[in-house]
This record gives sequence, structure tokens and C-alpha cells, in this order.
Amino acid sequence: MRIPRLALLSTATVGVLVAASIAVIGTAEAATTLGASAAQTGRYFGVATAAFKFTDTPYMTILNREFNSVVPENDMKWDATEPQQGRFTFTNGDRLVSHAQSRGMTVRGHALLWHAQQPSWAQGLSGSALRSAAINHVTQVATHFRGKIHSWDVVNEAFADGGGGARRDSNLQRTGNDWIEAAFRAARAADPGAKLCYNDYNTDGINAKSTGIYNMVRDFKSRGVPIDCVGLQSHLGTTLDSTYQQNIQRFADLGVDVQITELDVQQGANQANIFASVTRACLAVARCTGITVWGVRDSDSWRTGQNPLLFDANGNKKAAYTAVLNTLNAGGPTTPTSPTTSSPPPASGGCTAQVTLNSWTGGYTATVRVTAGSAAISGWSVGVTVPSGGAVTSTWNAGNSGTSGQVTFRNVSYNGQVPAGGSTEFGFQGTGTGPTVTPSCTAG
Ligand code: 9MR
Repeated sequence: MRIPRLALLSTATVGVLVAASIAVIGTAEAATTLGASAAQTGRYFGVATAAFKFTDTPYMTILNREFNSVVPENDMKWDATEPQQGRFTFTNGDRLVSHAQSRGMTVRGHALLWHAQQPSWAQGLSGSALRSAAINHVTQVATHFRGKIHSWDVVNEAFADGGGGARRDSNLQRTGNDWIEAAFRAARAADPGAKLCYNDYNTDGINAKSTGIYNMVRDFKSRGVPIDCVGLQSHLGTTLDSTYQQNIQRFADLGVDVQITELDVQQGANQANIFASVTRACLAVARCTGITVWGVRDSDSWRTGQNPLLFDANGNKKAAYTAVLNTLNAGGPTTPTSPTTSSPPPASGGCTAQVTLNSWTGGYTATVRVTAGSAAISGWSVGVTVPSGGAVTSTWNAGNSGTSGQVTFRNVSYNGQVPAGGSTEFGFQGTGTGPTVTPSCTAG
């Protein structure tokens, strides 16, 4: 029998396609860019940039190829966005955001309030006039960029160096110690989708300054002040504090994400090792969700003469680049899915729980959203089945009884009251594979 030529061709094509897709599934290729390799571990790899550099072709080639997150080095600061009181200029910030969106990059916002780079009109204010100008600034800027920012540095560098963990003196601090929480509440109201971070430097290990910040975050979590993340800037010298990872972990254990936000390392024999160690430390903590370097090439850096970045002035990859890429690739690939499992819609007076997993080989974090039904609830508990062989190793924003098999999570003092239709989140980390059985939710 003669088989029509067309049919023969298509049979062969299907055969090739099937073979090709099996080959793709079966091969775990090491990623060849920072952004892609970080993404395989569920994280981003970002860079500080500026709209005025967008006409520099060699610069843009690296930016677009390597990074999947950007942060404006200066374009969203107070002096840049509100040069005169009540007159806002978002041109450069908007250019940065639209470039990022066109390339599928996320954007960190930096920084809503800071004692430095204030416009001169704000430097001349104090007391309640400064407080209301500052909160208005937070509201206007966060509202303008609403829905477009992955994480905001809401407050930058508010703690003192060598101050035993105390706040830094500044015109903002002199408006009252509650200025930071007022800023976070205003930011949450203006852009509920953005993660809200506190960001600082000289916090690259367990020391008096990072402990001061740790105590503030713990206090905020206990009082329901909206804070989601801590930024560790990580402007580093020629050594790395031995408690770098431990410090990330203790913040994560408070129930906030940690981001390495302004990484650069002084050139020297240890540069590549320090970059690799920072990357490894972030990968080792599930809630360390991304790393940003503070510039593309050494010639773009604020640290003139210290060559602290991953590319040299000619755009060549340095040893530090290769060290970071290899470290990222050693940390992945992980399961690129976030499966969710939900309990059924609640009866009046009840609640529902939805579990979202971020899994990797050998472990996971679970984020659990508890939503009240048509009536407010006062207290809740969520039952989860932990697959055999695994166990819960840490929990945030909830208490747990048991760590394996059937585990019950209960609200803590500050998140038991949930209004009708409202929700609250808690999370836990575990070993093994994450729970996939429908969770239960019980009010009261
Ligand atoms: O890199 C920024 C540089 O271009 C600015 O002139 C400087 C102004 O103070 O700010 C630099 O970025 C800082 C960041 O906004 C906050 N953390 C420290 C960074 C380096 O100084």
C-alpha cells in the first residue's frame, strides 16, 4: 500500500517531537545566567540601575541578559520623586519600571523614607509638618507605583552605627519613635501587593545594630505592624562575618523574608569567595528570596576604585561572577511549581485554609492563608497532614502541636481575630515533601 507522503512526514515529525520533549524533561541543564540560575532555586537575582544608563548599549546587553530584577539606584528616592513639596516627578522611575516589565523583570522599590537624599524643602521641616509630609510622600509614591513593585524599601538605614542597637538620630526620628511603623502602615494601605522591607547596612552578621533591627521586627510582628521583609545591604570588605547565614536565619525565623539588597565586595584575594559565600548563605535559608548587586560593572559602582562588582569596566565576567553562577547552579534546580491545596468554602462562622508550597529537593516552605467565612472568627486552628518521612522544622505566625503526621497549627496572640471575609497568613518549613492532602480549618 502506498502511504501518502504528507502522512509519512507528519508521523515522523510527531516522533521527533516526542523524543525531543522527553530529552528536555530528562536533562537538568545548568543555567548560564544569574537570573535564570537563581530562578531555578525560586529566587531572583537583581541589579541596581538608573534610567540615564539605558542608552549605554554594552551596559544594557549585560543588564538584559543576566538579571531578572532591578532596583533604581537613585531614581525613586525622595529628592528624585518629590523635588518640590507636593510636586512629583516619576519620569525616570516609570522608565525603569516599563523597561523591567517589557523584559519580565521584577522591580524592587528604593527607598520611600531615608535620612539622606531628602529634598531641601524636607530637610527644612520638623515635627508634625515633617511627619505629615513624610507620610504623604510614602502614600503618593507607593500609590503611583501600586501593583508594579515586588518589594519596597519602606524605611532605609534608621539604626545607628555603634549605637548599641539604638535608632539613628535624624529629622525623621525626631518626629517620634513611631515614624517607622507609620510609614509601613501607609505603604501597606497604598500598595497592598508589595512586600514591605526595612533595609540597612552593617547588618552582615549578628551584631548590636542587626540585633536592634531584629528586636524592632519582632515587635512589629507581635503588634501586627505590616512588615514582610528585611533587606541586608551587604556592602562588604575583604572578610565575611562568620555569623552571616545565622543572621539571615534568625530574621527568617521571625516570619519575614530576607533579601540581600545592595551586594558589593571590595576587590581582593577573597572577592570571589565572599560573593560565593553570600550566595550560599542565601540559598541555605528558604526565606532568603533574592540577591541584588549594587551595579552592573565596576565602573558603574559608587565605590570608585574598589572594583566591587561582578563585571569589569569592559563588561567581562570576573572570577566573582563565575563563583556566584556556579554556586547558584549547585543550589538548584528545584521544583518550579507552587501547588496549592484548599479546604472547602466555610460555613458561616467557619474558616478555610489554603496551603501554597515552595519546594526544593528535600524540603519546602508552606504559606497558609486562613480566610474567615461570612462571620468574623476569634481564633483558628488548621490541620495539616505532613507526609511520612518528613517533619515540620520551624513555624512563623502560628504555634504547632506535633511536627509529623497530623500537625495542628493554632493562631498566636496577634492574629486570631479575623474579620468576616478577611484573612491572615502563617507559614512553616519542613523536611521531605510538602503536604498535599486538603487541610482542615476550624474556627474558635
Ligand atoms: O549608589 C548610590 C549613589 O549613587 C548615591 O550617590 C548615594 C547617595 O547617598 O546613594 C548610593 O546608594 C546608597 C543606597 O541608596 C542606600 N545604601 C547605601 C548605598 C551606597 O551609598
